[in-house]
Amino acid sequence: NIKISINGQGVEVKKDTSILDAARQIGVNIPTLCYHKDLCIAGNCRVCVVEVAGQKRLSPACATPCEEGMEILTNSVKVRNSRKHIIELLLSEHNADCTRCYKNGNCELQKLASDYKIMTSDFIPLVPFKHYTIDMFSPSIIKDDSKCIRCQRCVRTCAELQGVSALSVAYKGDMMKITTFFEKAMNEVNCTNCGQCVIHCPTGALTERNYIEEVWEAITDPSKFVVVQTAPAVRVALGEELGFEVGTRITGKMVAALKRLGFDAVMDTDFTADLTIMEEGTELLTRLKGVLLDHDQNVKLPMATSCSPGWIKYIEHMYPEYLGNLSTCKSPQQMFGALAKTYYARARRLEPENIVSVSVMPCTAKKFEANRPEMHDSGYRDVDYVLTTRELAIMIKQAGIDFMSLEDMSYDRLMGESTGAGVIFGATGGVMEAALRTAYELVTGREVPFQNLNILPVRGMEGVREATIRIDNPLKEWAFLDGVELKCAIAHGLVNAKKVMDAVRSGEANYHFIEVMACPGGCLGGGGQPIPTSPEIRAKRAAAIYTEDENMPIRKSHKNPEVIKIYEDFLGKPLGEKSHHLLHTSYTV
Ligand code: HC1
Repeated sequence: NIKISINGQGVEVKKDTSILDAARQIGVNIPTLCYHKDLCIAGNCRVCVVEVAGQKRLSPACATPCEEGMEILTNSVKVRNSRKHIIELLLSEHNADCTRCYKNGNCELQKLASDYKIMTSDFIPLVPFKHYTIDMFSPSIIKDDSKCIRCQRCVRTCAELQGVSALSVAYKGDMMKITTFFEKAMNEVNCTNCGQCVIHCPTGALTERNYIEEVWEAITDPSKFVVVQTAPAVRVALGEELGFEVGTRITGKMVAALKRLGFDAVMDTDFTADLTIMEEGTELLTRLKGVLLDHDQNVKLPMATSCSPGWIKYIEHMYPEYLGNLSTCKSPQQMFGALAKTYYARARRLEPENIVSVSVMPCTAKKFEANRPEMHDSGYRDVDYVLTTRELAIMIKQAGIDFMSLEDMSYDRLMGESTGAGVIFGATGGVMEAALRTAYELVTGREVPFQNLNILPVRGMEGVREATIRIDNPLKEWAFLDGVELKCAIAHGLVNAKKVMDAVRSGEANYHFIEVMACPGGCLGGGGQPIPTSPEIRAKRAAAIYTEDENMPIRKSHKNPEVIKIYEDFLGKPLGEKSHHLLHTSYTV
């Protein structure tokens, strides 16, 4: 440890701690813009400058390590003046039409301008003279260069967390900008629509494409029956936007709010998450049989999960030769959409053309997924509008609903029942855990050999995790699996997916089953979740997901009564003809 002083207060910190972290340890907040806990240090915005005794120049607190005996001032006249100038400079290059900005109220630059009371503009504004572009072609993300402060958080996010690098820096000086390959529109490059750039952008330069007005219109149209589904990870994050502590589970209040907003039926993506397990688990066992028993060369292993649309887009761009390894299951969102306009319509005697299917997702790529040409198996567009967690919070505020005081309500029936296995889809490793809970029991007739069904080896926040489950004494039909060690891998964040796929490609890894979620932490850290999202926040949301699972009366997908009923009344059996038509798909490059 070393000793330093901050604003006259002695502090002991570990060697190499940054001045920023040292100050935070004693409750001194230094403002930042280009800094983000998820990302490497850039030190390019200079908003965090501090004065270090004996040094002429101010130092960026995020990029300067503490040294023994350092005397640091974070709020001297020199520091304050300099910081104000930096904020003024940033504002002179920024389209500060805040009242008409989507990020109004949740913009880090706006907050700094407010905290430091920037009332003057001593610099010549660049904004009116520059030719800025607003890219609105993507179904998921809007990129408005006039709001960009060139902090490069998006560039680092896309490279470091996702290994995609769809965004990069071009030009120099006042012409410098964040752009794509040949300055093409976002929907024409290798962007996966994951929206991680959106949750890491401090201003309104990158935002989700919102469908709030379209959904209001559908709700208000008396000829439409509007069904809504809510993704597993929304229930552990929506509360953050509405005054609750991070990690609060607000499932019942969310359902009540959706009913108050005027949706005609409020149902659960977790139901189709359970259904996905029935289909995907059966598919995995069928593939294992094909390879291990029938030695069929055309059957591909490892099988990879297919519910994260950012991951699908990534594999299409980066590993197209492995498209056949993707499970053919549609994502739970899309299974729900296809069933809403067929099974649900039939049961409720509704005309499918009058159903508007809305989903609330923690994800921006889900907007892209709903827009894919493959997703019309109901005979209509299966999911009409996708709202993010943030958009739902906006609607709840617009409707004047006092969220805190709402009484809990339950999901509507038919596609509203779920299990703990469906809920954990929202955390990295959750799809794998849910699948193992069911597949192991189908094969052996016994529960997975883990205490209280919690398969701890697949949980956690390590970027890549591996687990092996040995199958002993299977039922007769699965005798070929006796003694087989099922090798599983889990990756979250596409940069980690790359590690797994490279190991598969080189032959170094020999997995049977891979789960990939495009976003760090899985969907709970999705690009549509509340801002900010950080490692600590993701950990709290994950803990909430596992508590939700433990509190569910049923925790295995194959025990979901509505799943059992849909097979009896409509689908027949997993991987049957109807399932094949409505619940499965294939992707081409
Ligand atoms: Fe997800 Fe999924 S878990 S992809 O992360 O399989 O978005 O939450 O809804 O579809 O169920 C997201 C979450 C979500 C799907 C499910």
